[in-house]
Amino acid sequence: MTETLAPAPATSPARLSRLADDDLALLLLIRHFELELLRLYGAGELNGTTHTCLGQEYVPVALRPLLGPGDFVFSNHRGHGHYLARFGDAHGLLAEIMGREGAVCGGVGGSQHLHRDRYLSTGVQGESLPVAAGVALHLRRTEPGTLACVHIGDGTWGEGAVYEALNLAALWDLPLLVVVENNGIAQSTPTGAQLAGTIAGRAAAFGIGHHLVVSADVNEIRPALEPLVAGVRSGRPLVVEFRTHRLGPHSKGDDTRPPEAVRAAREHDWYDRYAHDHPDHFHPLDARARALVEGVVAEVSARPPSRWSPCA
Ligand SMILES: Cc1ncc(C[n+]2csc(CCOP(=O)(O)OP(=O)(O)O)c2C)c(N)n1
Ligand SMILES: [Mg+2]
Repeated sequence: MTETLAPAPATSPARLSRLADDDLALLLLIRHFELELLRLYGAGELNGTTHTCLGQEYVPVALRPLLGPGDFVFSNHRGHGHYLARFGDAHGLLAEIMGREGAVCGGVGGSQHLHRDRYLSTGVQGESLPVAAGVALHLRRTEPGTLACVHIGDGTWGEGAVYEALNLAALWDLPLLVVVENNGIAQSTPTGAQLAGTIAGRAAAFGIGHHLVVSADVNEIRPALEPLVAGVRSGRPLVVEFRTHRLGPHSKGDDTRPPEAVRAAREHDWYDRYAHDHPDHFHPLDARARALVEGVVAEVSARPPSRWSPCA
């Protein structure tokens, strides 16, 4: 576990290790799902809004086998990867976003508001953390050994509710895992312009452990997290901060970053790096994921509109 107030070391992307087929397949499914969504929006096929997790796909992929069906996952506005890593259900998610039959929430939740079993997402910054803390308390009392995992961004540390939840998590030894996807920006505001001190320092103020992840290599991240997640299960709340990179716009076509910042994000992108480091593994699985997502789009687009009833 790393508890440090020092900034993360500047990283130049290292060679990625060879992934298991199922991890690479999931990374690629999420990547092509998100790219297809942007294409569909651009073509006027979708309503509402969406925020893609392009560049950040490895976060839920690394966590996937560390979380069990008894654990709760609380996701945020950038949550498609979280959902796909949990359920692998690209059809249901796309149907939800397109408002077609078979939608996860009858098409009324859309991209940001999903509920399925022990998975809940919200587009309201900071809303999920107090709820996750409450669920963690319930789990500690009724199903010891399970946990609540909540994904938030760096910008969400501007919400006071985050600190109320951390306070109670520390006081009550809650099995709460806070996963911070620090992509260095909140919509259009660079983290350095809105967050004083560090996330590590803020966790330390509550006596909560903090672990920093600077790698995008699932094979490195996962074993480092495994014992820490076990600690959360026995009542040691933890903040895991991923230093990550938002590859795409905040939402759709609203990228305010200077070109060099976008270029820097691209340099860290696991997708190009893995294609370079392991072309024999990458290309066949990439082609398969593209075809799979194209099939999902064709099939879901042809479905009739979803119908939702409050009594269903
Ligand atoms: C309470 C609240 N305020 C403002 C917004 C509008 N909003 C949506 S995403 C976002 C930025 C979030 O930044 P961050 O937490 O860093 O997540 P990222 O988008 O970078 O993944 C904002 C301000 C919101 N959804 N909820
Ligand atoms: Mg951010």
